[in-house]
Amino acid sequence: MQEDLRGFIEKLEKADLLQRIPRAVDPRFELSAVSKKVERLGKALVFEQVKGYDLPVVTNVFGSRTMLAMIFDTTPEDVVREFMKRSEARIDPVIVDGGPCKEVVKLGSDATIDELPLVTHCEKDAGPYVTAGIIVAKDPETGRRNVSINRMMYKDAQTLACRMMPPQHLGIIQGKAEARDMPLEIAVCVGNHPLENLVASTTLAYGDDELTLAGALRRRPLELVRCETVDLEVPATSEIVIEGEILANVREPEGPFGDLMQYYVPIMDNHVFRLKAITHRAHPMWQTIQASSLEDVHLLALSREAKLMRAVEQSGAKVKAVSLVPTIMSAAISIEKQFEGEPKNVAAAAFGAYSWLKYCVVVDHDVDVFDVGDVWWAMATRSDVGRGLLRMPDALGFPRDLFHIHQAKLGIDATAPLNQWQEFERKRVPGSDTLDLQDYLG
Ligand SMILES: Cc1cc2nc3c(=O)[nH]c(=O)nc-3n(C[C@H](O)[C@H](O)[C@H](O)COP(=O)(O)O)c2cc1C
Ligand SMILES: [Mn+2]
Repeated sequence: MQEDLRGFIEKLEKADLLQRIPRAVDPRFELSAVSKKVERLGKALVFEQVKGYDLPVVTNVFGSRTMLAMIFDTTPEDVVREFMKRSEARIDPVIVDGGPCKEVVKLGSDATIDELPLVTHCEKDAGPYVTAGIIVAKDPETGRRNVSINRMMYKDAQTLACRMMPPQHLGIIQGKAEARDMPLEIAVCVGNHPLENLVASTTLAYGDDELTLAGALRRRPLELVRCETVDLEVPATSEIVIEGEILANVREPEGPFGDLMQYYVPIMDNHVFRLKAITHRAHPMWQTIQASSLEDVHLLALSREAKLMRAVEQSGAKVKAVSLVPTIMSAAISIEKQFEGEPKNVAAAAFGAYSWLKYCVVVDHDVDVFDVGDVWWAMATRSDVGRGLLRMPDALGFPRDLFHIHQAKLGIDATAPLNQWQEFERKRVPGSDTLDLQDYLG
C-alpha cells in the first residue's frame, strides 16, 4: 500500500519526534494551547482523546526542518535541493478501485460534520475550522484538477464557509463555475501523507495539477479513488474525505480568523459549502494545522525556498542554503560570495522570483540561515548599512495590504568584505561541536 500519514507518524515516533497526549483535551483552545507549548520541542503531536469526539487529532507533523527532512529521507540542509531534484519529472496519478478512505461511506443525512473534531485555535476565531484539508476541484472548462489548502469555518452539521478568491486557483475555478450559474463540486481530504499537504501548499501555474507533483515527490504515481457524489478523485489513503459543493452566487459572513501573519482576518462575505457525503477509514484520525505556527510556515516555505534557490542559482551565484522561516515574507540566503556587490544581485533575483518577499538578507556560507540569531549576528558584524542596502520602493508585495506597507522591499548585504577572511574568521572552541555533555554530567 502507498505511504500514508500513519506510516509517517510511525516514522516520527521511531525518531523520537512524536509526543502522544493521553489526557482528554477540549478542541476549543486547549488542544491549540498544548500544541503551542510543544511546538518549541519540535515534535509532532497526537491527541489521543478529544472531548466530545471519537477521533484522535494529529498536528505539527511539519513543525521543523528536521521533520521536513524525514519526509524526503534526507538531511535538514538538503531538503530544498531534494525537493528540487524530485520535482523535475512529474508523474501522473493513477485511479484505483478502492482504498482505505472508503472503509466507511456516509451519504446524505448520514453524513455530518458534527462527528469531526474541528478545532478552535485562537481567542477571537469565529468558531471551529477545518485547516488541514486539501481541496480538490476541477476547472469546469478544461477538466484540469487543482489542489489547495483553504480554511473552512463550521456553520452547521451540513455547512462550512470557505474563503477562495482569484488569483488563487480555487477562486478562479469557482468564478468559472459561477459564471455558468453552476455550483462547484469539491472534495476536502483531511489526514494525508505530508507530501500531499506540501503540494497543496505549492503554487504552480494555473492548470498544472498539483497531484502530478505529488507523484514526482513520491517517485511513484499517487493512487486516487473516485468520490461517491462528486466527479472528482482523491488520494486513496486519506483519513477522511468530505464531499460537497460550493454554492453559486451565495456569500455569507466568515471570520474572524487568526491567520498566517498572526493577525485576525476580519469577518468577510465568503463562499458557502454544502455537504453531500463523508467517507473515511474505519478508525480515522483528524488533522489540524494552526495558521502562523512553525508547522504552517515550514509547509508554505519549502516550495518557495526551492523557487528562490532556482532563481538565485540561475543568476550565477553559488548558493549554500535558503530559509523562509520563521516568516515567509523574509528570506535568509547564504552564498559563497564571488564578487563584491553580488549579494544585491542575489536579493534582486529573489524578489523577482517570489513577490511576497519583503526582506532578503544575504550572508556568507559560514552563517546558519536556519538560526535567526546567527543571521542577526552577521547583520550586526558584517553589513555596511551605508552601501549594502538594496531598496525597492513600489514593488509588488503581499496582496492583503490595507495600509500599503508590504509593497516595497529591502535587500541587505550582510556578507564580509571579499577576501578578508583573516579579519572575519569566526572564533571556534575546539571540541565544542563533538563532545558529549553526558560524559561530564556524572
Ligand atoms: C494550513 C494552511 C492554510 C491555508 N489557508 C488558506 C486560505 O484559507 N485561503 C487561501 O487563499 N490560501 C490558504 N493557504 C495557502 C494556499 O493553500 C496556497 O497558497 C496554495 O498554493 C494555493 O493553491 P493554488 O496555487 O492552486 O491556488 C493555506 C495554506 C496552509 C498551509
Ligand atoms: Mn494550483
